[in-house]
Amino acid sequence: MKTPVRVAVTGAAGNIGYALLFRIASGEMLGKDQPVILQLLEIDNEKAQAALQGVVMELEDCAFPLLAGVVTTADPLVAFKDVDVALLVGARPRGPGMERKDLLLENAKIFTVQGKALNAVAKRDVKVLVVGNPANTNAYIAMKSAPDLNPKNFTAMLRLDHNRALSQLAAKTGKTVDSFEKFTVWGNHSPTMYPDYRFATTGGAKVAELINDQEWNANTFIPTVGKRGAAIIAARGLSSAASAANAAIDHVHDWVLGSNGKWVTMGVPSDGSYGIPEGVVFGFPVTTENGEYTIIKDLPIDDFSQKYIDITLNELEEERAGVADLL
Ligand code: NAX
Repeated sequence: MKTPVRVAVTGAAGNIGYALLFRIASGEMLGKDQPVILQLLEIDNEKAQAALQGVVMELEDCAFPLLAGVVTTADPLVAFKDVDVALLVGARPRGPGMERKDLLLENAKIFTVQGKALNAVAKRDVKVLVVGNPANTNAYIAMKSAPDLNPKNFTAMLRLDHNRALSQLAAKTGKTVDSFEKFTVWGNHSPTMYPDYRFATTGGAKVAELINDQEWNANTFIPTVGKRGAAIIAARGLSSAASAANAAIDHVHDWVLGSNGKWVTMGVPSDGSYGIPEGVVFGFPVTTENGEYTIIKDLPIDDFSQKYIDITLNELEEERAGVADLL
């Protein structure tokens, strides 16, 4: 039997948490032979902690063979103690009348505290995935607040955007979602992201040649992927939860166990590739192997793509400027 891996999940009593924990505990994230200990963080509030206990009761009632323990707490220093993987899902949602700037600052406080706690008590090679919005900037803040940890270990979730786009491409071309290779989403996890199928192939054929419709790309595909989150809120009255949890599972699964040469999208601190300033947490195409990701380099960026990349980068730079005083 393998040694259990410690996985922290914040916002564990929330919607995404409810769609996520059972799949982690059943082995879908780290493998069907990998026991896990869940370390669950919720806010210090009676209702949230009670809800968390309810989730734990359900976890117990699943009798998952791989679930080697559960810790619940309101203290990040307890939640992140010795963790190998940290899924930072909990964040402050935008309240009525709240400006974007206020939202950024409220979340900056949370992710500063959590970054410091990870720095203090997590495993030195902890893999951190930030899901809570604004995910890229929250990941940047946590990374900056954890100077003793490798910045490369802080990532943001763009996999939901990646998966949403694959599903749109599958519908357009009649091919299966798993047949696509070399697809990526650049930039911020926000409607400014740029889903890019210029390099994508399906069964050896070039997707751009199969579709061959730049008007569809600019006016249907890109906006549909960018506004998918809003479309789900409009339809469900709640934001994406099951698909977000699924994307988090995919992101960590591939990071830890490898993507087998396939490109996946991860929000990672830039190494300066593609003119993205170093440190900005940006969606890039990566492959993963042996627990490490590698940014795909030297792809040609045409004028159309550069325009979209500039827009999403500008938004990230504005967010970064908005929290600069705190770091
Ligand atoms: P919920 O409001 O259902 O749950 C969030 C939970 O986090 C709550 O239980 C709350 O008590 C807890 N929480 C808040 N602050 C916390 C803190 N400081 N420490 C620990 N727990 C804390 O939201 P849910 O639908 O689960 O969404 C969670 C986050 O994911 C939101 O920020 C949301 O915007 C973001 N999303 C990110 C996506 C992505 O692709 N990156 C897609 C889905 C989702 O919109």
